[in-house]
Amino acid sequence: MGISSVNRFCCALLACAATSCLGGKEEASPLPLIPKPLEASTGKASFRLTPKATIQLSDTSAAMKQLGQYLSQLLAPATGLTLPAGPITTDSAGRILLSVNETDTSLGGEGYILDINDYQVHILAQKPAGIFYGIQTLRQLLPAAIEASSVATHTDWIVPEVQIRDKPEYAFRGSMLDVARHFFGVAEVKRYIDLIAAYKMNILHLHLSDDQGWRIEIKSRPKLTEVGGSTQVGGGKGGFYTQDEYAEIVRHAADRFVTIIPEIDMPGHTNAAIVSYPWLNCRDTVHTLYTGIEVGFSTFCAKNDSTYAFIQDVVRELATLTPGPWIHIGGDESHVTLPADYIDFVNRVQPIVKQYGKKVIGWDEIANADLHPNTTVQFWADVPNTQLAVKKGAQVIMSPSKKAYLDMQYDSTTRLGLNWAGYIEVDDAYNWDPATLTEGVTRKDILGIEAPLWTETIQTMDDIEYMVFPRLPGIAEIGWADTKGRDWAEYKLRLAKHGSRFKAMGVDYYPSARVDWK
Ligand code: TNX
Repeated sequence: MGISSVNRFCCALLACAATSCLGGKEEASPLPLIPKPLEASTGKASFRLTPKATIQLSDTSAAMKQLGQYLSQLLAPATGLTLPAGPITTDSAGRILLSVNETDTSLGGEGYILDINDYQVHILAQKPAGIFYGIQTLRQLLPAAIEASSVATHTDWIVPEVQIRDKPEYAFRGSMLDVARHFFGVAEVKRYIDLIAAYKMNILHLHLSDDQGWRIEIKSRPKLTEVGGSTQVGGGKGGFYTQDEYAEIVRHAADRFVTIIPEIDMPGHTNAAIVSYPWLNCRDTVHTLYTGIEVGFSTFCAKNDSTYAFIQDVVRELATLTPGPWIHIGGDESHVTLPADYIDFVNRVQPIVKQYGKKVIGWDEIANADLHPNTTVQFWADVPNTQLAVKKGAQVIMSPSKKAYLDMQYDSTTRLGLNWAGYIEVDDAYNWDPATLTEGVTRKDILGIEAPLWTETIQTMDDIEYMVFPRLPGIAEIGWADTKGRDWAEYKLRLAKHGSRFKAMGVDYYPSARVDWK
C-alpha cells in the first residue's frame, strides 16, 4: 500500500469516527492501536485463535525461539491455551507465523509487517525486534480480555483482517524510573519494563543514585549500598540491587528489546555517596543521610583525583553490567559546584566512560562542558543549554518537563506528584512535536524522546501506574508514529479503548475526564 492510500485510509477512519459509516449500519472507528502504525488497511474477514493454533518460526535461532515462547506465554493466561512454538510445518491453517527476512531492509531494524486474514496471522520483519513489535500490535488487536492474568470466560479470540506496515520515527523511545528517591524492587521494575514495551518503547533509564539513596551494588565500594542504600525519601528502609539482581533486570529488558541506561547522577545529587565516603566532598566533615526532597545542596569534590578514581571504579563495574551503549552521568542541578569546577568535572568524566566502551548521556546542563563527539544531551528544562548542545554537534533526547514529566500532576486535585513544571493533562502530554518544540533543535538533532518518572511522591507500583497511565502511551506514540498522522481528536478515540486494557492488565490508571473511556 502506498502513502496515498494510507492517507485515504486515515481520512476515511477520521470521517467514520466522526459520523456513522459503512452505509449507516455500523459505527466504524479507528483501529485501536497505540502507537498508530505507519500504514494500515482492514478487510472484512477475521482470524480466530483456536486451541489447534500453533506458533511457527521461520528459523529456530535463539532469538526467534525466545520470541515464540514470549508470544505463547503472553497468550496463555487469558486464553488458557499453551500454543506450541516451533519450526514451520505443513499444518499451516490457523497458525501464527513469525518470520525474519534479513534481506528486506525496507522497514529497518524495528519495523514489521503484520498480515492477518482468515487463514493465518503472519508477522514479518528484518530483525527479531520487528517481530516483537508486530506481536505488540497483534496483542492490541485481540479483545482487551487477552490482558487478563487468569482465564477469561466467554471470549472469542478474534482479530480483524488487517495489513499493517509499520516502523518507528525515532530510534530512542524511552522512560526513566527514579529508583533513588523511593526504591522499587526487581519485580516492580520488570513490570514497568513490560508496560512500556507494550507501547513499543525501547529504553528504560534507571536513575540509580541521588541524595536520598544509592541503589546499585558496587563491589569495590561496598559502603555505597551498605550506607547510601539504607534509606529513602520519608525515611523508609530504601534498598538496592545486587549486581546479580541488576543483571536479571537487564536480561528481562533485553528479552523485550529494551535497553537499560544506568544513571549515576553527579557531581550534584550525591549526598548518599558522600555519606558513604565523606572524602568525595571537599569538606571531609560529617554528612548525614537525607530523606527530604530538596535538590541542589550536595557536590562531589571536582578538584580531587580520588573523586575520579572512585568514578573509575563505579563506571568500570557499571559498564560490565551494561550491554547497551550508554551510561548516564546526570549533571543536573549542581547548584553548589563552582561553574568552572563543574565544567572540569564533566570534561574529566567523559573520557572515563569512553575508556570502558560506553557513550555519555547527561542532563542539559552538561552542554556547558567540552562535549565529546559521542555525548548525548537530554533536554529537560533549559532551552539555551540545549541549543548550545546542538551548536556543539550533540544529539539530543527530548524530555521537556512541561510535557513529558510523568511526576507532574494532572491537575490541582491529583493526590500524587509535583507541579513545578505545571499541570500536565493527558492531552498536554500528547500535543507536542519534538522536532518543532524548541527553536534551533530540529529533527536531525534529535535521537528520540524520554518520559521520566521522578519518585519523590511515588511509593508504590499503584502510584507509578497512576502517574504513568494514561500519559505514557501518548508519549510512546510521539516517539513511534509519523507526526503528520497525529491528532488528539483522533488519538483520544483510540486511547479510550485502552481503558479496558489497562483494567485487564491491573493498571491503576488516571481516568482523565478528557477521554470518553470505553
Ligand atoms: C528536577 S529533572 C530534577 C529531579 C527532580 C525533578 C522533580 C532533573 C534533571 N532534575 O532531581 O526529581 O525535578 O520533578
